[in-house]
Amino acid sequence: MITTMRTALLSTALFFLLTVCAMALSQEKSGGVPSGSFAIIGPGDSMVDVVRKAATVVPSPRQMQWQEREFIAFIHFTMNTFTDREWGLGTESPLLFNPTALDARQWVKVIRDAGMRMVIVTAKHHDGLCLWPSKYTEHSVKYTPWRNGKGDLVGEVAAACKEFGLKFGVYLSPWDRHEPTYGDSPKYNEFFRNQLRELLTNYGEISEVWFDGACGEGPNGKKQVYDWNSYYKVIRELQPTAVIFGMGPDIRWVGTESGYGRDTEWSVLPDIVQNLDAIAAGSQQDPVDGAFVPGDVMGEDLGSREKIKGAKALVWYPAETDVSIRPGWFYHASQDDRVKTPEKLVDIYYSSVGKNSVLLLNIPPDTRGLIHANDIKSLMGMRRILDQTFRVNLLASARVTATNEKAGHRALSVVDKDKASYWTTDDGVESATLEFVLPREETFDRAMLQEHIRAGQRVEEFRMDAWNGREWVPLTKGTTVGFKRLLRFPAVTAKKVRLVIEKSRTSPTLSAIGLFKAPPRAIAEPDGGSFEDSVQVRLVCDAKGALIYYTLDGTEPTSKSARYTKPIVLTGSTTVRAAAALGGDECVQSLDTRYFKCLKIRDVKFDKPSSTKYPGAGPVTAINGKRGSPDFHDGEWLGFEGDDVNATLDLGEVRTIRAITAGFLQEQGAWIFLPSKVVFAASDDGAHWTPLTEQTNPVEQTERVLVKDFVHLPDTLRARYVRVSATNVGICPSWHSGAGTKAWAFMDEIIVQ
Ligand code: FUL
Repeated sequence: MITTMRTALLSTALFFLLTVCAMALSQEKSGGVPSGSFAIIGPGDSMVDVVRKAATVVPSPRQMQWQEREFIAFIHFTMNTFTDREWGLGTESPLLFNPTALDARQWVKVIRDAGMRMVIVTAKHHDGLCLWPSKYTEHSVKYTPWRNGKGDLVGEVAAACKEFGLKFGVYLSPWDRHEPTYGDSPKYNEFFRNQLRELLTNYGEISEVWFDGACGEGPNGKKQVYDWNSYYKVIRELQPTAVIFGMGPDIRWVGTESGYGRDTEWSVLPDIVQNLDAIAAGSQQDPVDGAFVPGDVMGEDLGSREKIKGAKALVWYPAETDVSIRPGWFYHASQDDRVKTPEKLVDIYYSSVGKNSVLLLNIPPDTRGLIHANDIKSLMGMRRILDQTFRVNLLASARVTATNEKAGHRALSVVDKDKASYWTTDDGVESATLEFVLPREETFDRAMLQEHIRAGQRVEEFRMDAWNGREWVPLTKGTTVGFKRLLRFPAVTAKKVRLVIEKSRTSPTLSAIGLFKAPPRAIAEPDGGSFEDSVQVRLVCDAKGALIYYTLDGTEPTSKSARYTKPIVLTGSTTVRAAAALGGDECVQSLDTRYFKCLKIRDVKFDKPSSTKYPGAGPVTAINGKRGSPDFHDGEWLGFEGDDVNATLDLGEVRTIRAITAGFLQEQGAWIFLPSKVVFAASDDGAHWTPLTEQTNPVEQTERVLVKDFVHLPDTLRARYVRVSATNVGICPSWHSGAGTKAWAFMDEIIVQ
């Protein structure tokens, strides 16, 4: 009993001490409001207290600077570039590293022109090759033929960043498959700290240090135990303004490498700091570092009221979204035609920067040591779309009123040019409406909102409406805003709009708002597909007054291409590409639609249906005339897991057939294999079948992603029914990482001509 009493008293005292300590450490001299990058929740705190504390956790100055960069670049370049791998083994000879025309200035200039504000380079990836002449290893550029061993790639990128006015950061892989001390934990930790010291001392300002958590065994068979806190200490000491990403206390991984963040993205997370004793000890300059325990960052919900309810501590821990412009992180010539399109990059931008995250886009230089022309083309295409979209804020000269505004924080602050000014409400007012009257009617389809996160992240639910002259009609809505929220909606023409903040953690704040119009887009009707004799294609545009240009030979349309004036009649299979431009602007987004001339197929039946994971739009996907792209998620593929594909087509009557084509996908990295055999057969009545051809296709081990057509060209064939039977490889072969598990067969289309 006495012990229990004493423990209770002690823990109360300890808790009090912790709270006082933490409060003291977290005070910022900002108008006397208690705020800091973390808060401790006490056992006696009510939900109202928890929410109030969550609302006043704010970014540290270094986190704020990082957030304002918005869009930054990753460079993956090392031994893997030359061995065509994603993860090196560490046993590669340094002699293989020999870029013939490396130019870090070209990288940084492209990155700057694409609108990114920092470059993070893989100073050392998992294979251990150091891109700087580290004095702690013989596995570095010093021992490669590149620049006769006199080169320093980290130095060249750092210098180029300085020249072009970009920030610079380093990726240093803790997992090192080359270093002999790896696995001897204290020794390797010292080695790693030494490497960090070299990087953080010799290359000027470092703004981000990027750590992933990959960990393995060393040559001694022991698992390496990383001493993270000692790494943080070196970074804080040598580069106090650098943020530490991933396995670090400042920035978290968004949880996916797809480029798509969460719709609801909180920067204040519960329980990232768990080691409260470390805070109490107060020995760290930066209280969070010594107590940092990264939790699950992949969950759907990381920071809702539900999540913060039982928390012991709350920390500002914002998301960074890393994604590669190509399927791989490193350059592979086989992926030259799989560079993400400008439209895809823009979509990713809206889904990362536009969802309260920083976008870290990887651009891997090729074996020459240059960014490939295809990547540059996509990046510049993306930039043009973004520039045309965001150049005019239609709210810039709007009249603004609010249902409530706090003295000194007027509604007008959300459209003024002053970044520091912001609107907020009186204490206790957690919902409010801002109304905007534009000087004239305008057409818009994009919105941008920014909270004043220096005061915390607060907005939980909002919506936007437009006035159509009679009533308010919904434009868009969302949950969190954070540093930046971008929203897309169908174009609307209006003079009056309103933002309704429905729910907020204490008083909402807003530092900026914008309405924009994305560049005009051409739309084709019908939107591709198959036709029998001829098809009339109409091109329309989503912006009044725009001109439409098109090509029929597959080339990219520009304002010099044929101008669309009347419907186009196609009598053969054709790719129509079209683009629109307004008022002398360049065409920035092109439409690419394919039309196939083929016999009309009345029906298709599969012996076994496709997997529910990849159902397309049902069996009809195989005969809708729309080809799948190399992206197996695009909705035009039917996926069969382990099963063969047997499709029977009915042409409705006996017809003359000149060609039968069946398209399949290969992407072995996603467990998708081409069929090992495809058999074609025909029938007049659907009961008696005549075999046509049997095409075998041995499995080949390859990283190449490809859409392959199996084609049968009969001399003379008249039939009503056609059957395509494709044999799935069944299970992944022994050399594949999925060996023994079911393989996928993916079919997009059967075309009968
Ligand atoms: C991961 C690594 O394993 C990948 O190779 C890549 O560097 C990615 C950005 O981080 O952890």
